[in-house]
Amino acid sequence: MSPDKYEPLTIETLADRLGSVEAICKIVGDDTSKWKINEVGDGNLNLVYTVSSNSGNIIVKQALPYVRLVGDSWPLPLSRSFYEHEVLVRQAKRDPGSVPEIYYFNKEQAIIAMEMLLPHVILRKKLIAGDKIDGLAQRLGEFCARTAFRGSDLSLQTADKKSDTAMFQGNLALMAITESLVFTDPYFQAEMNHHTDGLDPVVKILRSDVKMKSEAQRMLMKFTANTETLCHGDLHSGSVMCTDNETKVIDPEFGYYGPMGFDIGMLISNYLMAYFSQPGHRSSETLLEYQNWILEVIIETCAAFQNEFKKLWNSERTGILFPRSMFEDQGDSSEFALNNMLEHIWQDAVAICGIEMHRRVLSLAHNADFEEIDDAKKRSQLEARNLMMGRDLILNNKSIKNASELTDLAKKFNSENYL
Ligand code: SR1
Ligand code: MG
Repeated sequence: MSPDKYEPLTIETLADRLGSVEAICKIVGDDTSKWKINEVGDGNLNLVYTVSSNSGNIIVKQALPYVRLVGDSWPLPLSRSFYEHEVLVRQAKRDPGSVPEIYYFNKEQAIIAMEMLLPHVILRKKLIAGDKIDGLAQRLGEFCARTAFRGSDLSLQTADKKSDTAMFQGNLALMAITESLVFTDPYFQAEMNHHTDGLDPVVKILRSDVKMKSEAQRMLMKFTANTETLCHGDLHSGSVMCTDNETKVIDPEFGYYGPMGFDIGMLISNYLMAYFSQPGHRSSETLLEYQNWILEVIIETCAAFQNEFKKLWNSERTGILFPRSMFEDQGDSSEFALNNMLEHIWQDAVAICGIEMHRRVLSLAHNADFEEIDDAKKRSQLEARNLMMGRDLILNNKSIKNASELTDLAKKFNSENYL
C-alpha cells in the first residue's frame, strides 16, 4: 500500500490505496472498479468509509491527526488507531463475538479495516426511535463483566497485566480528553462548553456544589490511578450497534486501564439519558411503556453483569488477587470478598454514571438523545431532570444499593420540574 507517509484516505484515493491489500480483496474482491465507496463517519474523531461490492462489505476506519469535531486546531495523535486495534484484539479474545472482526490494520496510516455490521444500527438511534432489542441487556452485561474480569489481576498473570497497563498508558491523549471533557469541564465555564438556554439555574446548583465536585474529582483520581482492568473507555450508546436481536460493541479507541465500574457506569448513564429524553421523541401513548423498557434494560444489564462476574470469579480466578489458596483451598468461602468487590464496582459505576450524565449536557460533546429535541424549552426541562439525577448519583454513590433503587430514583426525577 502506498504512500508510506500518513495521508488521509479520500473517496477518490481509497480504492487505489487499498486495492492491493489481500485481506481486503478477500472480502470485497480485487476488481476495484466494482467497489462502491462512501464516507459515513458521523463520530467526533475519525474518517469512516464503507466499501461494498457484489462479493461483500467492509468498514475502513482511519484516524485523523486532529479532532474531527473541532478541526485541526485540536491535534490528536494517530496512535489512537493502534490502541483501538489492540483493544479490539483483547475484547475479541475476552468476549468472543462481541466486536467486529478485523481484516487489516496499518499502523502508519492509522487504518483499521473491519467487518461491516449489517443491518446493524447505532443503539442510540434505536433508543431515539423507540425500538426494542432482544438480548441487549444480557449481551452488554456479559460484555462488561467479561472484559472487566478477564482484563484484571483477578484473571491475568500479573507480569502480563503490568506490561499491558504500561503500554496503554501511551493512549494518554485520549485519556486527557476524558479527564477534561468528562470529569472536569462540566463543573466550570470551560472554553468549549455549551448548554441549552434556560438551564442556568440548575448549572449553578451543580457548579456550586463543593461536595459533589469533590466527589467527581475523587472519581477522576480513580480514573487516572486505578488500573484495575482494560476498559473500553467510551461505552456510550453510540459505541454499540444492534439489529432487533443482535448487539455488538465498536470504537474502543479510548481504551485504557481504569476502574472495573467505568464501562458499565457509562453505559447505564447513556440509558438514563435515553430515558429522560423520551418525552422529546414520542407521544404519551407509547412513552411510559418505552421508558419502562429502558429501565428494565438497566436492571437486567446489572443482573447479567453480576451473574457473569460471579461465574468468572468462581471458575477463572487465576490472577494474584483473592487466590483460591487463601480461600477455597482452605475450605473457606470467598463470597464475602466477591460481594465486597461487586459493591466497590457498583459504587464506582454509579458515580461515573452521574458524571457522564453531566458532561453530555454541559461539556463539549453532547448526545443526540437531547440534541435532537428542537424545542429548547422542552429540552432544557428534560436535561434538568437528567442533571439533577446525575448530582444525586455522584453524591450518593455509596448509598444507592442496587439497580432497582437506581431506576426508582430515575422515576422520581422524571416526575420533577426544575425550571
Ligand atoms: C473530542 S471527542 C468528544 C467525545 O467523543 C468521543 O466519543 C468521546 O465520548 C469523547 O469524550
Ligand atoms: Mg467513538
